[in-house]
Amino acid sequence: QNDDFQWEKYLEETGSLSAPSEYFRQSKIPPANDFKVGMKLEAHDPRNKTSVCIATVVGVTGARLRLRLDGSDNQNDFWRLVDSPDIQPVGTCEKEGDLLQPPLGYQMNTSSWPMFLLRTLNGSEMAPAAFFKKEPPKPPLNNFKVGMKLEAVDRKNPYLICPATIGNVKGDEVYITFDGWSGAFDYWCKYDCRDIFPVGWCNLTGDILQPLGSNVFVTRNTAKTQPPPSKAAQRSMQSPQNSAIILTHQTKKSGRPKPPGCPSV
Ligand code: MLY
Repeated sequence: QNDDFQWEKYLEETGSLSAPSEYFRQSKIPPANDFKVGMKLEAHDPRNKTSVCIATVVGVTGARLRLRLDGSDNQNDFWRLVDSPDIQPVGTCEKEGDLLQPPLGYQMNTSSWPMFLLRTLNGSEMAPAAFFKKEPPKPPLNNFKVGMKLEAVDRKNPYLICPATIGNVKGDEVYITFDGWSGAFDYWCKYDCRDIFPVGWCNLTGDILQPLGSNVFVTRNTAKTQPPPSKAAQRSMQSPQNSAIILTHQTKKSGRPKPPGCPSV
């Protein structure tokens, strides 16, 4: 389904390795996503972590759900994996003796909340408990190495999963960089963060993997210690197989690559 980006070809062209799937806190076999648009569940409010709210599934993408908190607006949707600990069946909160909270940004008077809650749940379809999957265990160690390829959520555009590279490793953390994009979207995260996936994840789950950014200067791993090639050498480079040092890839959308460092928003 991803016609314009193929990992196999790209890994070969760049002479890079994909991070092994056991390095990630993700199920080796991605969880089934049985949720349907309109179903209700309980979710931790991403803007107010201690409160549990009612959310509606407003979209289903791969192993993820697009969620909207009932009583909130449509500008603060968020995405969660079906095996995220942030979501649970309706009734869980009450069973644990807690109260469902209005979301941050509840648009009506707080005094209307109990009635709002009754009305929003009345006659709604609640996601069955069996649809919620158990979160996979943490891998014991951070094994990621600089240069390894992966798929990662763009945190500024969290509906997007993109081809990415480990740019740095420090203790329990990894630095995620997006292939073909200048640094504006890069971020540090824990090695066991749920926003990073092994190569092939989108293909397995049916989520959409974004194409590379147009700022792609594919550097072969062997090139790191060598000076950049002369203009003449660049012109004579025919294929990624001959000892190409810097290959300029072009995406279909833009005719020529943007110079590095140009804004990519
Ligand atoms: N600002 C752009 C989206 C950029 C996405 C970059 N990711 C893929 C690293 C836009 O809103 O179109």
